[in-house]
Amino acid sequence: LTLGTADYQPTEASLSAHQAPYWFQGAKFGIFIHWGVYSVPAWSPVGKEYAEWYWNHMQDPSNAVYAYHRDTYGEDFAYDDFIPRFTAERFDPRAWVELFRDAGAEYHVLTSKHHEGFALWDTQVCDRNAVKMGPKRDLVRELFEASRRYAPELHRGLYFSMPEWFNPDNPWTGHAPRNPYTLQPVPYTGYTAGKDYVHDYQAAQMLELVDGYDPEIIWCDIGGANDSLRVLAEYFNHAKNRARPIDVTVDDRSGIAFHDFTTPEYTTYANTVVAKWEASRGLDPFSYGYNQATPDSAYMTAQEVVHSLVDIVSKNGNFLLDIGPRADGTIPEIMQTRLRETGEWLKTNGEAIYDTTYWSRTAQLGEDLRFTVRPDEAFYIHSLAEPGPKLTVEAPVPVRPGDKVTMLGHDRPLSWTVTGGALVIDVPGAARRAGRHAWVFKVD
Ligand code: FUL
Repeated sequence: LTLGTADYQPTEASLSAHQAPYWFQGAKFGIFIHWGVYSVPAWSPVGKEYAEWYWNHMQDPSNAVYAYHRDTYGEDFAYDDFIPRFTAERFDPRAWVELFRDAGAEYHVLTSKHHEGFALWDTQVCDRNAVKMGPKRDLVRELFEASRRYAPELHRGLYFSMPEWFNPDNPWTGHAPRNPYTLQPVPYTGYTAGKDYVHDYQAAQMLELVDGYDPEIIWCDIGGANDSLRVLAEYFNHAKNRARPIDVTVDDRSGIAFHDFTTPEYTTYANTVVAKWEASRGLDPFSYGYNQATPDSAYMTAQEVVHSLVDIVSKNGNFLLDIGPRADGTIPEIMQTRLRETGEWLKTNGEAIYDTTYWSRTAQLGEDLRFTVRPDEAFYIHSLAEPGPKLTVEAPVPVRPGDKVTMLGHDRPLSWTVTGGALVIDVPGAARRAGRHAWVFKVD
């Protein structure tokens, strides 16, 4: 029987047979990592702009970064002068992946190259990379090796920006890099001009990643000019034709119509969306890259993280929560704390998150209740607010006489009734106090 073994062809029709794999459907929670040269200045107006856009922002006199850069580094300090300060000298990939695992994440996605064009792996395409400059290390390889070795249960993905701001062969911005104050041209670092951007940089680099690093996710960004039909067909074929096949997936930003999942950014969907999706945002109020101006008090609290996760999962999404390491490779304390606190909650409540599916109803009963299901096993009611002595669930949840109702983290079964069509659960004080952030009731 050869069913399903045919190779993908570089056409929309052929790629459309691909879908988000089973592991991705069930994983629910991933860690996004934005790390690059922008992690050196690590600055943007707090809560308003992405710090990883620093190079773009400093070009614009109306952006606060323009004045900030001049005042902090001087007019003659070019963006690429930050490259030697991107040292990664305290990068401990083992500590990173152990942190992700402790956070309860099931996958991680690192920016292999953001819009600044600085590749974190040993690309052969140009010298603008972390092996030739800055850290002088293959950061992608080190992270993936540590992940396979110390946290093999995690899945590994890579973000990849399709265009670059100031590539001599890809004038996305319409001009070469220049000193924003004098408007004099600034030399390109690590490029030789005269190539075909899509073929010689973008597609070549994506294939290097696919063939050399075996990412299970390629998280493309921005779209635009591309050769994605060919590259993705090769990605899928490479993954399935290996001696030990892997199940891979791709988002909706590769520049073609085909995708496995959609990617709302700093927002989520209002209701269940049956086609797979993944929402991302930073722990920062509005930045993926590290913003040193953001006070700890402005970061998401553990409760906000848990509420986002529950809300997203109840609507069939995954939550890709972003952190921004510093240029030296350390992860700011506040981010570590938030990740560990999330992991604590998941230790008790993870069975209501991982490998669940959405309830076919989108009912949320006001703001506070969400639902997830383990088909044929259990039904979960998540209360985002601390329940009172009785929790009333007006949605027609599938509870039947003889069913057992418990609260995760509390060992005694709870008594319940169905009154006037509503499920009413008695929640003793001990159960209320045992919960935190979100109280999860299990019906089975
Ligand atoms: C956006 C980018 O421009 C942001 O910097 C960030 O990488 C986000 C995930 O995607 O399109």
